[in-house]
Amino acid sequence: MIDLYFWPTPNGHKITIFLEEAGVDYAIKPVDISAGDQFKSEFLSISPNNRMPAIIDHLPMDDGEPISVFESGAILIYLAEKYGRFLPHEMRARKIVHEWLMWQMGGLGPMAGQNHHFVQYAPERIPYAMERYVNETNRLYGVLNKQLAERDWVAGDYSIADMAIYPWVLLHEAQQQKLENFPNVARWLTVMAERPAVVAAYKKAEPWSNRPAVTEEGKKLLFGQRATV
Ligand SMILES: N[C@@H](CCC(=O)N[C@@H](CS)C(=O)NCC(=O)O)C(=O)O
Repeated sequence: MIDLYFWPTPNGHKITIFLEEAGVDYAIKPVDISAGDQFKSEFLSISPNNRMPAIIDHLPMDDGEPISVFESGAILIYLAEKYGRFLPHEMRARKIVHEWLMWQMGGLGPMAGQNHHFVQYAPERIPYAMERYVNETNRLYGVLNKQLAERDWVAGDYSIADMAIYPWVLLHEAQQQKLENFPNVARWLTVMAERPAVVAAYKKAEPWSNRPAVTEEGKKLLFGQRATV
């Protein structure tokens, strides 16, 4: 049994997609990030960066104590290795999946995240910042479009790279990206959206998804963080 510490954001959806694809038995432990659940000591003990998602695997492969994992990329690799799915064993093929997973973790995720921040949430409109992140998101969509020109999936066979990228690209409108400029991305997105496991993953998130927009109090919690001494 896997406990998934989850909130319905792109980084959270990556993990439910994997768990649904692999048919894993899991329990969602909601972490309401706009109410401050990510700062509770129980959660920080498994996710010291106060970010979800995180998991606890109660039946790890070594039959030892339960294992916790934080960072969505690390979680995807952990699960792929445990269940032997969506990450090839062959060294060259595996390297490609790692490359595109890291591309999402270090590029698309953070850049689109800043795009969301400055376009949707910032209390003042800062044209330079908005343009900077909308442009960078655009560049990354161009890279992805090229990668998908001659292949159905991002990194060889369907893999954890597709799972990591999909929830971010799904939000293309909010990121001010026009999919007609990225036809290969558009085709891939449609195929992804139709996968039964992807549909099931978003359905699982529904109890927490249809909530009012982040309140001013929530924004203070999310956007005013500094190191505490
Ligand atoms: N690199 C991290 C990023 C996770 C992340 O940013 N999670 C956000 C929601 S998408 C969060 O938990 N935010 C809580 C906060 O900002 O305090 C990962 O991929 O797991």
